[in-house]
Amino acid sequence: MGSQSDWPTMQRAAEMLDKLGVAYDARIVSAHRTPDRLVDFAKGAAAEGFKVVIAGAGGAAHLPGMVASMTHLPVLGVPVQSKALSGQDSLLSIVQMPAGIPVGTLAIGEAGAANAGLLAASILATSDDALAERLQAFRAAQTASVAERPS
Ligand code: RP5
Repeated sequence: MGSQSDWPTMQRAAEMLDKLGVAYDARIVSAHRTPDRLVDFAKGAAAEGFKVVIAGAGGAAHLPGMVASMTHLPVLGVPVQSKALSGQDSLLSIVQMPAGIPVGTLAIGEAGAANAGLLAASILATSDDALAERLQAFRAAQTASVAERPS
C-alpha cells in the first residue's frame, strides 16, 4: 500500500487472505515518497517468490500501475477512498491503464480490498487444489449465511 493511512482499508484484503490460509506480506511502498523502494520491490517481487501483488493507493494513485510496469506478476489495484474526492480520483488513476500494462482494478475502499484478497486467492487456486477447496467452502458458507427474510 502507498501509506500507513491505507492500512485500515487494506486490512480487509489481509483478513480475507488470513481466512483462506494464503500467506502474504503487507508492505508500505509509496510511488511518490519512496520511489527507490517501489523500484526495488516491483523488480524483485517475482524473484522474492510473490505470485500476485495487491496494490492499494489513494488520490493520485500511481502505485499499482508503476508496480505493474516493472513485474510480469498479476497486479490487483485497490482504489483507497480519498478524503477530497471519495476515491473517484484513486479509481480513475488506477483503472485507466493504457494497453500493454494491465492492472486488475477493484471497487473503491474496503469492498475492493476484500475482493482483491478473494481474487488473489482465486488466481493462486488455479494451481493449488487445497486452496480451491477452501475458496469453495468460503463461498458455500457465505451463501448459507444469507437469510431468506430480514430479521
Ligand atoms: C497515497 O496518498 C496513499 O496511497 C494514500 O492513500 C494517500 C494519502 O497518503 P497520506 O498522506 O495519508 O500518507 O500515496
